[in-house]
Amino acid sequence: MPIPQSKVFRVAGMQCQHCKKTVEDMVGKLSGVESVNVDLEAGTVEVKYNLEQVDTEAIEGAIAGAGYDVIKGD
Ligand SMILES: [Cu+2]
Repeated sequence: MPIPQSKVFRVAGMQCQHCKKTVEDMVGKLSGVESVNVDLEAGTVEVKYNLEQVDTEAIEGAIAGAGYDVIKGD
C-alpha cells in the first residue's frame, strides 16, 4: 500500500507563471510525486507524494535544481 503524504515547502524566488511551471514540472518528474501545487503569492509549494518512493530531500533537491531556494526551519 502506498503511504500518501503531503508537505508544504516554503520556497524563495518564484515570481511568475514561468517559475511556477518550472517548479511544478521539475518536482512532478520525480517518481512517487502525485501532485505539485505552487502558490506564488504565498511562496509555497505543496507536494503530495508517496513516502515509499520519494522523500523530502529528493523534493527539495528538485526545487533547488530548478534554481530556487527552499527555506528551512519551521
Ligand atoms: Cu518566473
